[in-house]
Amino acid sequence: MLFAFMMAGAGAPPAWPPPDRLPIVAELPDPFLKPDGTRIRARREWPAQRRRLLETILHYQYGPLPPKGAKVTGRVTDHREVGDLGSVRDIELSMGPRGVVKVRLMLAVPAGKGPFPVILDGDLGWDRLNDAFIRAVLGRGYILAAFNREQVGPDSAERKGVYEAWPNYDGGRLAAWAWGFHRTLDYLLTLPEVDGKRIAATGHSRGGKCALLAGATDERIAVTAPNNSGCGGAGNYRFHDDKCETLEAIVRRFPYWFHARFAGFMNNVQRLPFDQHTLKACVAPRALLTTEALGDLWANPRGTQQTHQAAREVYAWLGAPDRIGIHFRQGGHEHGLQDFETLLEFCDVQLFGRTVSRRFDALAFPDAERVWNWSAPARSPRSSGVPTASSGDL
Ligand code: GTR
Repeated sequence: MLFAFMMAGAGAPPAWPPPDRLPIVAELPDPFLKPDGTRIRARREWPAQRRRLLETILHYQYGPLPPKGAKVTGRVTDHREVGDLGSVRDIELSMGPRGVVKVRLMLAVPAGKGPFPVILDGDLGWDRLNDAFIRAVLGRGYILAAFNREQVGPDSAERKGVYEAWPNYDGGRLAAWAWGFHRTLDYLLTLPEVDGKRIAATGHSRGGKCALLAGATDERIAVTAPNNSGCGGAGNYRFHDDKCETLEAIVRRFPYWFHARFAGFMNNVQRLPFDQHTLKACVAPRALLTTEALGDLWANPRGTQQTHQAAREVYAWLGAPDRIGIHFRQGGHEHGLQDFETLLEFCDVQLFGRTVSRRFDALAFPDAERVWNWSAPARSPRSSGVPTASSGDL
């Protein structure tokens, strides 16, 4: 009874026992289980279930996202043309209380008449999104909006950015960076060039972990696409081989990426009341693409396929089995042009209904074990269509 610990009086907030008081769940936990120990049966129950799952994941793993803060504004600081493909603006965003959190945004917009779909990426600080990437995205008619998440919160224990703006804020960096996606999106949605119904969020590795969290917690994001995100992202904590990053390894090296509470699951992983298939399921029924590299063993490609397959049970139950995709390429840990090409094709399919030759359902490990012992519930007779957006960001 995964959720039985949360039972509380009507209307009372859920009680959260410490990690060592949670029940042991050896396999991937059941995402359909409710706090009272029964399972949801109708699709219309999914929005409330999703919210409960997210609250649990935030409480034990990432911590809360910061408050919304003041209206996000942008000041253009530079502008250049990219041949006849479009143009690039450098923008300084002001977010947080009184706009004190300053974040750089690079906005590449195709030539011609919009509005255009957007690829939103938080990894600008890594300086890898050069003209080749800009051209690849513009050439296919998409905006590339890349912000520097390390200005939202530094990639260290230092308390700058949102941590300085809200001194009592106790979420980890992944939660702060997910908030950065949401606030950058607030700004993008004020621009006439932006097609607000066609936003894809992506990022690499630690940037993929927070892109997944951002997509799971904000229904304005139509496509969520973590790349090589592994442990704390699209990989799973319970099942991995010796070459993969574990919960213990990641918390030891990067405790500040998570809420302090998460350390309570070190050498105690089976007490996690969720695993990362649960976070993936929280994106449903919106589109989700996981891009993986077969040589990136640290990021647990096999365990990532397992989270994909388990989350796909939720997608299928919601009537959207083709909205969740996975793609494996040869090679190692990187977010290269070919990963962007894969994402752009997935977006073409999901956002425009186009036909492409690439497949998003090919499994690299067809013999991977089924590491969960539940299946989707039989739907109650009154159950109807796929639920629509309900709750915005958390
Ligand atoms: C590694 C870390 C991974 C991944 C990677 C990266 O050192 O163990 O979880 O986040 O860094 O972000 O490139």
